[in-house]
Amino acid sequence: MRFAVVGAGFWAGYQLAAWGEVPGVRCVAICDADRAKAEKLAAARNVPAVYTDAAEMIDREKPEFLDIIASVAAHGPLVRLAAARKLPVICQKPMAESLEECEALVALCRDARVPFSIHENFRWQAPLRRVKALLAQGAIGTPFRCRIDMISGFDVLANQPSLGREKRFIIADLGCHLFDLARSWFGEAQSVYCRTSQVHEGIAGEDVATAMFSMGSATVTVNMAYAGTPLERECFPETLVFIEGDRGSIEVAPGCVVRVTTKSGTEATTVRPPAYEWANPKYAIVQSSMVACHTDLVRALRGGTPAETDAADNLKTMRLVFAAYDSAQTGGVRPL
Ligand code: 89Y
Repeated sequence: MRFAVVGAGFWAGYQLAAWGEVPGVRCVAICDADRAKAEKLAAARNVPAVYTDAAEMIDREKPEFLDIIASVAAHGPLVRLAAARKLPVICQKPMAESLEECEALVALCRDARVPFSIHENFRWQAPLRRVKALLAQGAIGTPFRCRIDMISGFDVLANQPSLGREKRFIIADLGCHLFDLARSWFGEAQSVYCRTSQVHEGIAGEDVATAMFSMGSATVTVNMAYAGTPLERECFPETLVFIEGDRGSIEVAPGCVVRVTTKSGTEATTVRPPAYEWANPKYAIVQSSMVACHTDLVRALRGGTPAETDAADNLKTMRLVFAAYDSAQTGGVRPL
């Protein structure tokens, strides 16, 4: 399958490398408003053609799908461009800047019968995928509480300075990952209560957020921080987890260690993600999950059942993102 990419920023290089691990797909062109950036990436990833105009790229290269790896403000216009050309489209998270725009894009592609899915990779991280299997097996009985932590002093703004200019920062950037993860484990939410704060000076949005969901039988708390707080155990970009059930507990600890404790004791397993030479060691667990995410997206594009993160599903995650912002703004519990 021949595909084209829009965006040549920090993540595009790794996402293209991850496509290189998926059999049967080939990137034929890259587009970025900054031609030099696109040319540099194309040279590094053996992509034959470079454009600065996405419409021209699509019309000349006639790809079989488009992969949007640009900043969130560009997602809406690019998905609309693909839909208008009946071109199947994959878009990076977060889907769009407002719930109304997310709903409009999903409806547009549905009505145009254009496959639309989201590159949402956290649920594909190896240790987190193991947790999904353990919960499905009933390893700890019925879960009643879960804590998901992504608290880091790592300077994410160094590699992604645009995040510092977003009025909506950590919930839109990281919350969408962790809320999607929680949905993939516990199903849909009934309510959310969220509080945010800003520790860094000179940024536009929140760099700390705590969200508490009621999700079926479970109360799920998601703690996020990119406040630059010195931590004894810095393990960016790992997601740490603790789940309590009526017959046991599951912990995801630093180093990709998954511990399951029941009456008969604790079983600890290190669930290492696949290692790729192209991955940035500081982001390895996230970047390796891109391959599994891509594999599921292509399986769906080849006529399989919808991708786990197809846009209609991801819209439910985005509803949690914007409901969390509403709750933070009103100070109240937001029913869903
Ligand atoms: O942008 C985010 C992502 O998708 O994964 C981690 C990150 O780079 C910073 O939160």
